[in-house]
Amino acid sequence: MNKIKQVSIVGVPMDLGQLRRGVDMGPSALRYAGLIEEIVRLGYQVKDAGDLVIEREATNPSEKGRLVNLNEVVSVNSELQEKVDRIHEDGVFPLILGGDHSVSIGSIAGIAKHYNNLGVIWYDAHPDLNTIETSPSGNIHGMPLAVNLGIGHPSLVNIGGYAPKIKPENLVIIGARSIDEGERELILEKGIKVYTMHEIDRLGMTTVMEETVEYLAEKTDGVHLSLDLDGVDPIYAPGVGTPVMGGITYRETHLALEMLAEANIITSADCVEINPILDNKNQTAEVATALISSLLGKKLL
Ligand code: B3U
Ligand code: MN
Ligand code: MN
Repeated sequence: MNKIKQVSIVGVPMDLGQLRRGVDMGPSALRYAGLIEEIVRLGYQVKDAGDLVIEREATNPSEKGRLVNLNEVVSVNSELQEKVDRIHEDGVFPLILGGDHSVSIGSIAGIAKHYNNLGVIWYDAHPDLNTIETSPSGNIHGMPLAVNLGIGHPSLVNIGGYAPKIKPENLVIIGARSIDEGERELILEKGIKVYTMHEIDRLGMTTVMEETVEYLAEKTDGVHLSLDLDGVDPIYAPGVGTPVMGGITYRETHLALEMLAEANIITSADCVEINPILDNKNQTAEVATALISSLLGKKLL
């Protein structure tokens, strides 16, 4: 893991990027599943920086127009950006625990400034490439990747005081199977590399990851992994707000993350969209904990 043997954990108990309550409990569920102890067992020096405090208004968010909870999402991500920036400056591996996927706006904003060419692996059933114009929901958790590419509302795009955070050619999306029309157009227009479930079925995860590592290793100077648990099939990860059938298996995901650990290219990560209210006895947080262990170098033997 890039010789960094220190990990700092930041929890973001944020559910404002969408309308279902419960995903704000993700950081607790992961801690309850033993994530911190597991990372310590792997030999890392771990600092748990605790959770950001999320302020919420008492009004119905759906009444606030097309971008749900825009001001709150901007303010949480601005704070997260600063926090992650400082962790990175200290030479420590940042691991951000969501929260809904809008937290990747702040985590990537805090990280990307440290790289000329940050690579991003977006492991997700959804490409999260919507904008206010294309979004079917107005939910910002369906937009973070577009925002990171510099496309979207200026107050989101300019978090951290610079834009864009990443270049389309430094991005790989893995596991997509629910793609909105506007997202499809953006993928084709920008030539973004996407391994949909179709390619994963055809090529197998080994080839997908070999290609991904080769694609990113030659042109990036750091790689952020954004792990949305709905990328994993809901049989294994049922505790997510928008489950989509026909996903990546538990073992395929382990393999993917084990191969990333072996390739030694990941420099930061976030783990998002776990909703314990919709879960089966914290199964999804336990799955995520096991997966993050693989990412951080745990081997079976
Ligand atoms: N693409 C849809 C649904 C969605 C995106 N991300 C999640 N769900 N988790 C949207 O609302 O943008
Ligand atoms: Mn997502
Ligand atoms: Mn998703």
